[in-house]
Amino acid sequence: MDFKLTEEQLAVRDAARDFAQNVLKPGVIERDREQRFPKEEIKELGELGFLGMMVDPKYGGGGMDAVSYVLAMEEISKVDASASVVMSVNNSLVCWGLEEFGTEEQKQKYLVPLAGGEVIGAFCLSEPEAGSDATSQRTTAIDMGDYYLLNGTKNWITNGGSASTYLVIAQTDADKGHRGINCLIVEKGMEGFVVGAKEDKLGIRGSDTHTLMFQDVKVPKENRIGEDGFGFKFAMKTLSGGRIGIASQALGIASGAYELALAYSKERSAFGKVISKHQAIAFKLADMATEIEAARMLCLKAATLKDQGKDYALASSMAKLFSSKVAMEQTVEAVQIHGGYGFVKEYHVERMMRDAKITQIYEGTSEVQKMVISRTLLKD
Ligand code: COS
Repeated sequence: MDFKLTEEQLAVRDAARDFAQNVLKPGVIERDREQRFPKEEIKELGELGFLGMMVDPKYGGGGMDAVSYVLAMEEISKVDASASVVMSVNNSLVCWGLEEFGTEEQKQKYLVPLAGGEVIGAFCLSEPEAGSDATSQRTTAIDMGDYYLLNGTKNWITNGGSASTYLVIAQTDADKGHRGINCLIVEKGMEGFVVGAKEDKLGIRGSDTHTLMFQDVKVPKENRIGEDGFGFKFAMKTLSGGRIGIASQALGIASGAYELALAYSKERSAFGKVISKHQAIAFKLADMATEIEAARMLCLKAATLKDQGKDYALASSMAKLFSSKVAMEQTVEAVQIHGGYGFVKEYHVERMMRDAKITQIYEGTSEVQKMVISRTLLKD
């Protein structure tokens, strides 16, 4: 493994860090409190090229590698996980899927504005009764000749209200099981497509999570991605890359909380010395730094395999499983190190602790990651 980052990768990381510190940080507490989507900030993030980082420049993207994406995701997530989930979904679930499997017409029409950050996208798989068990889609896309008739409900959709382009997974032929599922590109404003209530969430409260309803929406045949029945594999392949994004988000939440805890421990005194000089705190910091570095290595390994064109499904599940565990555990420790200050909103770490939890749930729960990992290990 080559641990040396290139100058380009370091420049991307520094640009993301500057943006996070200067643009995202000032309003992050208010946005969390008010559940306000970072609309202007996301627009700027798009203008800087962070919403289509890995897309080929001929489709308006940044043409960067997945390692750069991990570095940028960590920096943005250190400060604002509500903004970084928008970035992760747009880059890895929407742009990647369209670029990899879309037709040239679909790329020109949908990918170009998404990659340039003019609009944002959403990935719609979860349903009231199908999250982990993704083959059990109740949403139907009935083949009507030159269009599909789409009916059903999708739940907990990130960017649900703010997106313009939605990739919707639906069942066309239930008898065929996962081979009867399709992915359709749905535009906001299509007749019968209704954006439902916004969720009131524990964490990532600045992000825009909605229920979506489809009532006899006519989706043109040319909006299907891939061959008939490719939708489930499309979702699985896309989620493998998405998990690198969420693993990096978890890494950023953990490292952001660690940096705050480290700084605080050098300022705060108790029993005649700064608390970092007490072994109880110093050992917590040692554990945090070690686990965060291990999470970073797993994220970079998954990204490196992706950049090399190798299979990264196992590595991305491992990265997500471990990084999200580290994020949850180490944000709790960051609150503990801050004591009473950690429990109040102006010190950021309580928000990070709340934000961390979702990384163990979305884009495949930790239990789903263990299914993916163990099945790979036990495969004959
Ligand atoms: N890449 C490509 N193909 C994949 C794949 C991947 N990462 N994972 C599975 N597949 C393929 C399998 O090879 C199989 O194809 P064949 O029948 O042609 O061999 C097909 O997809 C079905 O796979 P499998 O039998 O493993 O499906 P299961 O129903 O057992 O489900 C899990 C497997 C649980 C791993 C899957 O449903 C999953 O990832 N669920 C979580 C979904 C999720 O992340 N939800 C959150 C919503 S998005 S916020």
